[in-house]
Amino acid sequence: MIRTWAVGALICGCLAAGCCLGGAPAEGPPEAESPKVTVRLNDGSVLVGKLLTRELRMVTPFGTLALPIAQVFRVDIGARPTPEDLEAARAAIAKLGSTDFAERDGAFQALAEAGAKALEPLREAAAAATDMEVKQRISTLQSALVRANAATLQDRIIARGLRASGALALDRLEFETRFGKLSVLAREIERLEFDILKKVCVENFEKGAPAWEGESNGETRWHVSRKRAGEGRYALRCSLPDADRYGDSAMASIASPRIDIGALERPTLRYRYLALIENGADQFHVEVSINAGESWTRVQTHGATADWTVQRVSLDAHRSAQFRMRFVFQSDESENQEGVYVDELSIGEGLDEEP
Ligand SMILES: [Ca+2]
Ligand SMILES: [Ca+2]
Repeated sequence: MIRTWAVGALICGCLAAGCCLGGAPAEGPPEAESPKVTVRLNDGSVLVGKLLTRELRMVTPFGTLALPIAQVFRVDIGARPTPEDLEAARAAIAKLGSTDFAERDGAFQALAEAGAKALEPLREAAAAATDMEVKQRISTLQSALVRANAATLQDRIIARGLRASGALALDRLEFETRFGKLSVLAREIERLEFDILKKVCVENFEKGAPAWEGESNGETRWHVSRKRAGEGRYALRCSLPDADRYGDSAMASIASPRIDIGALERPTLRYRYLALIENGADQFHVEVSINAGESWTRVQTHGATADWTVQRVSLDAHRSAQFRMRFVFQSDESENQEGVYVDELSIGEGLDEEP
């Protein structure tokens, strides 16, 4: 692991962009505290690694936010100009005071077309300009460009309990990846997705459900099926195997292995489900146990759904090292449909806040 990273380069970058807020960035965190981040670049490529900084600073109209990356789910990076864009904009700005109307007007149009890329040079020029007419032209351009580019200009952050738009105080990010340390210009990045959730169980049922334990009073039972999936190719399904429906008067459950959630502060169960069942008559429940399955408590009952639906259930009251959960399906004596599907299940910390 590389601990020495280019603090100096980051500070310089911020100053050059006119957005440094004072105060040196925090030093790199110990590896254990740094969440995995998926970096999606504008050219479509993706890299996975760890961000070598502890917090992100964002300038907003309401002040400057300093967000620890351990609290950040996602960052969308807005438009940023290249050095060539900046040079072209500065050259055009220099002609805004020209006595030649055509040259002045051409420069004005060029800046208007440059859009967001011209904003920073215009800000610099506005501060330096002394000629009132030039000041006025710059101000007109600034207002028009901000209005036209408001959505793409801003960086956006989604963090625990916070969504904010503004300008990230950086123009370069440093990552530790399996291929070594990488330094990426902010303008090349479309989005950062941080994996900040502590998950103790993730199940997509793509490789069966070997550790899960099924029980049934007949032929209708829970099994891994390819008929439909919420994610990937497989999902857990309750029905008659190899049939388009479940049976009458069925009672079938499938229970997870033991999952230790005793140490989680705010454990949450999250899953996607599709309940193609007779609404109001046939039932789909979720039950939990804190004694490894000796006794069960019902925490959720679902009716029929038309589409895959995400459900989150707080497990605060069921925190235990002996925790288990199970899905239960029950049909009445007539009328049956395709069955219940479950996919993308996870249990962990903070899943209730996931965007
Ligand atoms: Ca799946
Ligand atoms: Ca029924």
